[in-house]
Amino acid sequence: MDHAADAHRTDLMTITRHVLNEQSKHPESKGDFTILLSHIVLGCKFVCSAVNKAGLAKLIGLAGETNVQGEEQKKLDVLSNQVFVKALISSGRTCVLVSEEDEEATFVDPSLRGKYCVVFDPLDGSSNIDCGVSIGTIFGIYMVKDKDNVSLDDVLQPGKHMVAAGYCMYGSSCTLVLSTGNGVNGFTLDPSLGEFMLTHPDIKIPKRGKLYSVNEGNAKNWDTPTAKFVEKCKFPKDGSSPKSLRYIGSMVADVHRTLLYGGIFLYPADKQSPNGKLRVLYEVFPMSFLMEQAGGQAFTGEQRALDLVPTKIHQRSPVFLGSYDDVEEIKALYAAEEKKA
Ligand code: AFP
Repeated sequence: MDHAADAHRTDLMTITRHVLNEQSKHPESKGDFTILLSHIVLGCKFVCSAVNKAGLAKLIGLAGETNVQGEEQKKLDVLSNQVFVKALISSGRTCVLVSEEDEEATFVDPSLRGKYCVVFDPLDGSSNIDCGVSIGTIFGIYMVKDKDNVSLDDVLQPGKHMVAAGYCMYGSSCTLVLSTGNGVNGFTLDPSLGEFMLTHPDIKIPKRGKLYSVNEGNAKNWDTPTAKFVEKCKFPKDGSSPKSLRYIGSMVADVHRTLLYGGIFLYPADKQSPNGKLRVLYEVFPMSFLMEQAGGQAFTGEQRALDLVPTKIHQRSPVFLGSYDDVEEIKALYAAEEKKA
């Protein structure tokens, strides 16, 4: 009998137990983060269940409203946003919330205020809902500067000030990937237990990958470094094999694959969208935080993504993130372009 394997099976490491273990390394901690996380986890479980029965429960299709970006909202977007906002407020541990779905930030009533600010996209990749492609929730967590003097500046902080970030992917399995600034861990929902179990401890992204991930339909509007980089992926001149293209169009799924298999995910600026498409607070920052924590890099075309100081809550930025060496290459191409100018 393989006792080690048996022990592995019976010693169940849930996400709560994992975070409590981490908490015990900080004697000053009062468990606020664990409570906040349990409310985020509840939101993820709810959305997972809703996504799984979307077709059956007629949750797919339009909700008849448009969000801040002028996009049509789906029923599931609306539902997910409501669930997360209510779960976060009721945790009693939050003070400012920024959701992709809400034009304005939500300032939690002082009677329910805690020390954390949460920025999130409750259901990213929603244009993929109707065809059953993987979608996800993305979140980043900041600590408020002064609980008695809360302002928008608390969420307009560079990504490097985040205390935690993560995403939950609603795919062939439901996977929650989390970093509290001490590496990256992945947890898979065991539907029979209703618990996220540690399945991917200490995720490290390969130093270089064989995949690149970008919407090539925008190629005619790309800048020179992006175009050169993609050309190099397809026609390498150093004798290496070409990289394979993988693009889902759902950031959580594209980033999850990049994190596990290595490679690079690009959403560059282009002539039509000089700031790219992805939102800084709840897409670029959390994913960049996770990439760095896993040993990769994230770059905006100008600087380390996590150094960016946002001035608006729904601000966009180009982003290149993934394996360390692959991002290093795109950085070199931008540096060379800069020299020419
Ligand atoms: P939707 O939520 O509208 O589907 O957008 C998804 C997303 O914000 C992100 O998840 C993808 O990486 C990116 O947009 C895909 O954008 P393109 O469709 O322009 O490639």
